[in-house]
Amino acid sequence: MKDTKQQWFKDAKFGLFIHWGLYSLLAGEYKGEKTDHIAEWIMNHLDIPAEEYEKLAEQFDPVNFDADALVKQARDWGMRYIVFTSKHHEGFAMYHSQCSPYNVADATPCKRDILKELQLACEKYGMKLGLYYSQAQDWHDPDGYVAKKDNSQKNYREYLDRKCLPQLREILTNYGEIALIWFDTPLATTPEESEEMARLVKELQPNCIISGRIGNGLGEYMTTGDNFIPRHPFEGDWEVPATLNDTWGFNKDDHNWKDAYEIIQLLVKINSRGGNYLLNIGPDGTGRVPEESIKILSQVGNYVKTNEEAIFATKRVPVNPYELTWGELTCKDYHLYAHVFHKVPRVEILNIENKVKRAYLLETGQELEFIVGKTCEGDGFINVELPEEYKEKTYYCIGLELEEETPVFHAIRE
Ligand code: JFZ
Repeated sequence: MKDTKQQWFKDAKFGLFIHWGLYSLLAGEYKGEKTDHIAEWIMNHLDIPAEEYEKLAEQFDPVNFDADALVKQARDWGMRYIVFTSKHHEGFAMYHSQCSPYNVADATPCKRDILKELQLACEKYGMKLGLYYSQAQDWHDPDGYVAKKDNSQKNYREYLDRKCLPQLREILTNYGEIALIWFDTPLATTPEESEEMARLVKELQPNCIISGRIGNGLGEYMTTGDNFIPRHPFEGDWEVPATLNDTWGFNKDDHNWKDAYEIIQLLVKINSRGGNYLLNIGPDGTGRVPEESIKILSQVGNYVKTNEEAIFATKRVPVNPYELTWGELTCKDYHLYAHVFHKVPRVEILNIENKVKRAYLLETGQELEFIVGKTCEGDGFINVELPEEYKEKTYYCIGLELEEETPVFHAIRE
């Protein structure tokens, strides 16, 4: 079972993924050709030569990037950690790297150290800072891997020694506490190479969590596939990386935005199964966050803020073989929380054996009438009566103070 041994990760439940790089300037299109894949892969999918692609750095001028405002906003959206692309597969470092001039401070007219700005804002607002680092794919370095291409002539050891390990050392040395390294696509990384990276991380920052995609089973928590929602609770620590539309990097033509209600349901569903939701924004080439992302996340943040006791530090809800038709459950410390997403005349929780001390609305604190009983087959149930106006409402949460520390459900009756 995967265990990060970091209580902040277990309690955080909700994080902000930020995919921002030179690809953001292209916004899904290059010389009139549009990519039909995730926009941060445009260099690879449109086969743009490195010597051509790197010229984009001369246009990179993040006039609309305000780290302080963004981190404050992320807190308001209910997020408790950020994972920022310090170097994605394109090979461009979004920080002032001393071991590769292909970076945002040396290769662009702005001369800004974006990661330093983000670090200071995270420290100011008490936001944990994690860094995405593509440890195997590097489409700019001659010895970095390229997925789906012939890598037989690459000298990956050379790449590790020349760029990957020195850059891991500098991002874990020069930017304060790094709470998490989000490795990605290990490809042909050997177990020894994964171990070497893991040792370096722990040598420099022992409490820095290593993500599941370091490769060779060395991750300290399980990273699901992109946008994959486990049907059942997973043991241990795990996280779902997810998009708000269909791309990580900014794509001006991707308007397939999920709505806030869908996101709220996904957040609660993932938390109820014991996981964290790492939800992405893709700022454009100027550092501006798409208006649609802000609108969605602000609505999600309102729900999280109103019902934060039912989200942060919650635990995995034990398996109940019976579906809930009206919403999802979360739980912690002698409490069960019913997140109601569909109109119901009353909230009914079936197949449950707990005794209830108190029922209340999280948004107002109003106490609610409830009944605890057994069906004629002997299955336990809890019914919570609703104030009239709530019978027409959705997206609210009811707290149940239990006599037992955790919920107790029955297996399916024979
Ligand atoms: C990777 C990247 O290639 C992509 O650009 C983005 O950064 C995403 C978060 O991570 O894409 C993956 C990697 C692994 C899986 C899916 C997408 N996987 O194992 O299912």
